[in-house]
Parts: sequence; structure tokens; C-alpha cells
Amino acid sequence: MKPSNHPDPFKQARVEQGVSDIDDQSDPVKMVLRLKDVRKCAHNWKTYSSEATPGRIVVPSEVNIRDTRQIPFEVDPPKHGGFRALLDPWFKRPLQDDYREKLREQIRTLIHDVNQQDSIEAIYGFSLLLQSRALTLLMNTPEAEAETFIGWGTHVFRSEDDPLDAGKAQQLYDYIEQKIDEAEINPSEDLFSTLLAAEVDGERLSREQIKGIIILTFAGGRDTVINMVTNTLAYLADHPESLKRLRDEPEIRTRAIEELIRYFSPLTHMGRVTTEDTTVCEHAVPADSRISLCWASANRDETVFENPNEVVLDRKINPHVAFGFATHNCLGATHARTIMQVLIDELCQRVDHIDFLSADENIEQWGEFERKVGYHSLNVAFHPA
Ligand code: HEM
Ligand code: EMZ
Repeated sequence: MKPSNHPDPFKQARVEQGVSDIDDQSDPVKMVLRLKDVRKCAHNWKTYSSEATPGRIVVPSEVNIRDTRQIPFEVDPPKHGGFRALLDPWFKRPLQDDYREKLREQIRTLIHDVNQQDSIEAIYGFSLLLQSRALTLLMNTPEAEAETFIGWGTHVFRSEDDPLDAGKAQQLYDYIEQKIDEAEINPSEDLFSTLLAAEVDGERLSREQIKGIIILTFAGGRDTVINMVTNTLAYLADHPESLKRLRDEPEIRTRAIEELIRYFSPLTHMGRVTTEDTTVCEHAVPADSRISLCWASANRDETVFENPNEVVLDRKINPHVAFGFATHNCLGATHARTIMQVLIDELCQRVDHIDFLSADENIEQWGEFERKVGYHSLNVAFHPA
């Protein structure tokens, strides 16, 4: 097996039962594994609610490390729609030319720096830098802020030895409080000031709501983007013929990006809490219990995807759910896709090939399942074009 491969641990359970029970801090979760069922539950927000105790829909549950409700992620319709109407235009800014050009400049500089080095550790020497700098564009804050974000490491709530690190979360909360204070005194064009001035359904946002939006902007787009970028470098290092093909056939890049995101599925699953007794895939689920929509398993569903465990760069029919489905579909998807477009374009122009040197895989453990989501470290060497 190639070192950049991501095997599918869910196959047997998906085919045989369609669901699987896991424990999580004594609040069990029924994982939903087939694409059709994942979509059905994601669509049915009345029965499978996101508006539970803050943190309870996340697996592992974050109820013990935060009280702030993340918005719009932990809000159900109809209220959810008002927040999305406010946020959608802001999160679509990556489609604008000047945004794209600034992102291109960041990525070009980064590749130029890496091209000068014999080898790099890709997470701390590439992906974390790229994610943190690009986030300053999404927030419309000065690029220098990226230094602070880089200091937080690869996840805002997790550290090397602690999957739920309350101390670390506090750092982020303190930063956000301070930035809101500053924006109140000195309004600018950044996300903090924009939210302070905004209205939803005719009312100003409370400070708690602003915090809920900003925390989500930091948390949701952090390890997901870092894994997407790192896994892409590992894949291209391991598949020089694919880098060549992307260079020679630019018309397949849009499809290739969707395919890589399907294959990597950077967010394994996300939970819901049932509002009534129900059944999932013919298994009974009582009211007030947790299920998870397993995007990663759904994206390998053999009844939907031909050769699901292969990266088919020009895959034509690709109804993947890596960015979720229905109400809560990813608000950051435009930013994430734009990063991939610019990254692939710049790599094609500036890098001849990448050597895969060594890697330490990041394996998540979910009950009986072990899933490779990315790397703890990845050493590669860029060879300039
Ligand atoms: C929602 C995946 C990047 C912000 C989601 C959901 C998924 C997902 C699966 C659905 C969650 C649910 O249904 O409960 C990803 C992946 C990413 C990525 C795979 C990168 C490859 C980002 C970025 C941001 C972001 C860059 C912003 C900085 C959000 C927000 C939501 C969300 C705000 C909630 C939307 C809502 O509730 O209406 N994401 N995400 N994500 N994501 Fe992302
Ligand atoms: C939450 C989640 C959002 C959660 C769309 O996903 O991302 C996770 O990484 C965070 O831990 O709090 O923001």
C-alpha cells in the first residue's frame, strides 16, 4: 500500500449494518454510515437537531470545555436561515478577484520559500502557515495576525496530549474578547466590526452570538484545511504522474479537487441529537440521544461511488458529502475550494515533483474503527520546476 493511501475502516459495518455504536464520555453515539441515510438524517433537522446543549453534537463532545453556542452550526431552522443570510455573502468573498490574488501571493511566497529548502515538515512548515495566513483574508484582518494563529498549533481545542484542552480553548476565547473590545472602540472592515454592526431578523447580535460565530470560524476551518493541504502534498509526492497530469490537463482540476476532498474527507463525522423516538436504517434510536453523520464513510459508499477507495482524478459523478449536506452545509467551502485551486495551480507552475521522505500518520479511534485523517508529521522535499 502506498504511504499516502487512506483506507476505509467503515466498509464492513456500512455494508452489514449501516450503523455502528460508539461510546463518547458516557454519552453514546450511533454512527450513520451509508450515504443515503446520512443525507436523509442531515435533511431532517426536526428529528435530528443541531440545537442541543452547546458542544454535544461534536464528537468528541465539547460540553465540558465550552458554553458558547457556535453559530450557525448549533442553531436549527428557522433561526438558522437568518444567520446564514448574514454570513453567506461574507463567506463567498473568496470568489472575488482581489481575494484570489492576495491568496495567490501568499501561496506563491510560501512555495518559493519551501523550494529553497532541502526538505520540510509539511504541517508546521507549510499547511499551518498557509491556513493561518489565508484565514486573515477570510476575516479581513492584517496578515500579521497569522503569527498569533500559528502559535495556537493545528487545532484550537486539541493539543498533542489532550483531545479536549480547556486551557487552549481559553486562549482563543480571550483573543476573541480582546478583538471585539478593540472593534467596539476602533471599527474597521474586519469580521469582528462587521458583526458588531450587523442585524439578523431586524436585531443586533449579542456579544455571545458574535463570539459563537467567530469561534466557529476558527475551529471549523482549522484542522480540516490543514489536513486537506497536507494530504494533498502527500498524495502528489506519492503520485508524480498525477502532478504531471494536473499540469498537462488543467481542465480536470475542478473535478480532481472534489475527488481529493471526497477521498480525504477531512471532517470524519458530525453529530445530531434526536428530538423524538425514531429509527435510523431500521435501528431504534430513542429521543434525546446522539447520532453522527459519518461523511467519511458515506464518501466511500460502494453503492454510489465506483472504485470508492481509489483517487480517480477526473471522476465525473461525485455526489460527495465531505462539506456536509442540506441545512448546515459548510460555510467555509468556497474558501477551502479556492485554496485548493490556487495551491494546485501554483504547484503545477512552480514545482516539478515532490519527494515523500517520511510520515507519522494521525489515526483517529472511533469505537472499533481506526481512521487515518492525516499526519502528525510529514517530511517532503520540493523540487522546483
Ligand atoms: C460546516 C467540513 C472548511 C466553517 C461543515 C460541515 C462539514 C464541514 C462536513 C457540516 C457540519 C454539519 O452538518 O453539522 C469542512 C471541510 C473543510 C471545511 C472538509 C475543509 C476542507 C471550513 C472552513 C470554514 C468552515 C475553511 C471557515 C473558516 C464551517 C461552518 C459550518 C461548517 C461555519 C457550519 C455551517 C452551518 O451550520 O450552517 N464543514 N469544512 N469550514 N463549516 Fe466547514
Ligand atoms: C466545531 C466543528 C465545526 C467544533 C463544522 O465543524 O469543528 C470542530 O473542529 C470543533 O472542535 O467546535 O467548530
